Amino acid sequence: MGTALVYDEEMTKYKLLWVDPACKIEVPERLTASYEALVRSGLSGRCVSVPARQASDAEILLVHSEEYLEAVKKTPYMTLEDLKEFTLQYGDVYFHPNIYHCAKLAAGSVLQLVDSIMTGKVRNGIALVRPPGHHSMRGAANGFCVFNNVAIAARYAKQKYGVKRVLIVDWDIHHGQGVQYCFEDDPSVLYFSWHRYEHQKFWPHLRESDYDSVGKGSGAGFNINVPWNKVGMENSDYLSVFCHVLLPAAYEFCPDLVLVCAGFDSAIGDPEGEMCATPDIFAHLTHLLMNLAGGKLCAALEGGYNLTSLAQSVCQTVQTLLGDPLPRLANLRSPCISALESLQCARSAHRQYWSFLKHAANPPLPEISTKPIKLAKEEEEPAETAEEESSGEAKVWPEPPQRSCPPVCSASVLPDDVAGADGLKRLSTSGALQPRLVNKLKNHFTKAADDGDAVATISRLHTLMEKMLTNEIGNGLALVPDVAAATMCFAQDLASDLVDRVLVVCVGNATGLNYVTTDGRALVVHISGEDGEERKSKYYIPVRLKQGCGDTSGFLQAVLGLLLPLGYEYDPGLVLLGRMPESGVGDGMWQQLIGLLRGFAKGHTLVLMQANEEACMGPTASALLGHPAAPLQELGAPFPQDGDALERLRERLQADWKMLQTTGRMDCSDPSMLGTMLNARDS
Ligand code: Q6P
Ligand code: ZN
Repeated sequence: MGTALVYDEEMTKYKLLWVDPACKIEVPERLTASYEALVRSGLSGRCVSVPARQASDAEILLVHSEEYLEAVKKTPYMTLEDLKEFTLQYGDVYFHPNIYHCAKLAAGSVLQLVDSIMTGKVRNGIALVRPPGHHSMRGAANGFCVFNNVAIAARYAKQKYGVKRVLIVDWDIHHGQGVQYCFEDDPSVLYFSWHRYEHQKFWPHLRESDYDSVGKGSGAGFNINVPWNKVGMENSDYLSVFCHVLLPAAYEFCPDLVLVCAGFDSAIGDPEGEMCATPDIFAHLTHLLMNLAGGKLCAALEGGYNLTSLAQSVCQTVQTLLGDPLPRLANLRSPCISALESLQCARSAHRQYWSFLKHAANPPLPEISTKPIKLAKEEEEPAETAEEESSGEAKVWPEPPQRSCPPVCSASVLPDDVAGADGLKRLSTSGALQPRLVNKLKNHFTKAADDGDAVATISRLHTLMEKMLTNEIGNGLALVPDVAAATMCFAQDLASDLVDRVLVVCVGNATGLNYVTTDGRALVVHISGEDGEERKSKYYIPVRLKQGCGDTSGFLQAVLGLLLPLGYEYDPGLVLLGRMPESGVGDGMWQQLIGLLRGFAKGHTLVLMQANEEACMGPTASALLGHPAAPLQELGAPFPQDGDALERLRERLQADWKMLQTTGRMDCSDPSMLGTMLNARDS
């Protein structure tokens, strides 16, 4: 199942015809630069090309008023003077004789994408469109937007395909107030937006862009705003919000379709956003959404005004949609205090609506954020100094490195009497192992297998890991006689011989997982239903769920709120995932876990399972090959004791792991806040 790309050169055929400093950045080259980068990198050739079409009146009327549509319809016949005059009634937008035609194509392009995805022609896709959409309202153009492309697509999907729940993720750096207004009272559409806000000093200066606009009536809780009150936000700030707000809400919401308002003005170098997240962050943002809704993800271009940054970000997004391995995000810094304040405010405002927040600590909110500032008239649009104006574009950053697919996506190491799994290349030969290593490892395997088998398995696994690290093989699956012992001895001896940092994830109850590293060459996260070893090291993290791993919501909360941020901060070179016997994890959850772990170590994951768990090989292989995880059923609240324990654990670990922080306030009287004080980035 492929990735659709909708593009039509026609949408480059309108531009600003007069002088307007606010609008001069919205140029046709935004589209040509993005498309040409896709062509040059060979990515467009790997996509399914889907033609654009014009949206019909009826489709536009799903969101807009008849009066507004009729007014826009007249613009192709207006003189330059009439167009200028018409434009004046709206904010930060311009009209052109051909923009109505392009706006119909832009909205229709996203509908084409929805059709391709909903009919199963492709798995996901992106529409490169102009004009953008997320600011336009029922009866008004705004912020370069004429029709609200994504809002129309959400209504269309509900109407035509009976889609019950739509998630809209707006990662553009401006608030898509048009989308918010459209679905404010609608619980079937969850709208998430982060945006440059600066306590209402940034355009569009709306009170309702703040974190406390959570939706209205039965839509309360289904509008999530994360306002950025400072510029310069980085990869870690974006990832924190994904891990601690968006993803848990999204999984709890359980969408049937994900739409992305894909604006790339949130990337470094953009003159509007002035943020510092690098283009490869979009690979990860995309990846983190790709296992929702059975993989049905539809991205539509919104903003992005630095052509270099824009083109790189578009390529990162498309390459991820195509399923290529993710780039490692090295040298992640801690989230900054201002970002943590925004995160804390958003979590606090949504506490009553989402069960993943039920057990979260609720310290007093940072003073400033609770009191939006009433702006003095003359303060509204501070005149930019020459220095400020260039500050965004003066930034330099390295071009994202090449992301190449290994010749073999997935491989397996299996006992001779077990049939292989579909799509997995079976590894049956191996290089010679150092006798020293063999002896060190052999005793772990001899419990359930004779010596000859054990040595053969060990050497094949060693070869498999080596080939992963030279990128000849992407990931792998192995059945072993004693999975607990194997996981530990591989973490301890084999993997750490080959790579600097191994992330070891153990799922299910097991004795003997008392392996503690203090040197940080392995980070062990053990999710189980039993009381285990006490925590002795920063690098050994037991996560205990009283309900066990079969409790999907508790387990999911551990994965999203603990494992993901830990993994990003640790940045492993290899992931070892051990599935203990009778772990209780359901197939869907297991696939989600594997899917999410693909984001680390360029996708190099080795899954170890007990020899008698052949039944789980199919779902595992499918997830390793990058197929979308089976959607999870709607989740209830986690078992209260577990929800509580997870929150307390996360709080305790904050001192060692800065990506686990969710509060910005420094309360010196509370010793548990010490971690935040020592860890947070200042600006
Ligand atoms: C920005 C308007 C602000 C001037 C202040 C979907 C994409 C967008 C549009 C931004 C309009 N001018 N310096 O629209 O959100 O990027
Ligand atoms: Zn924008």
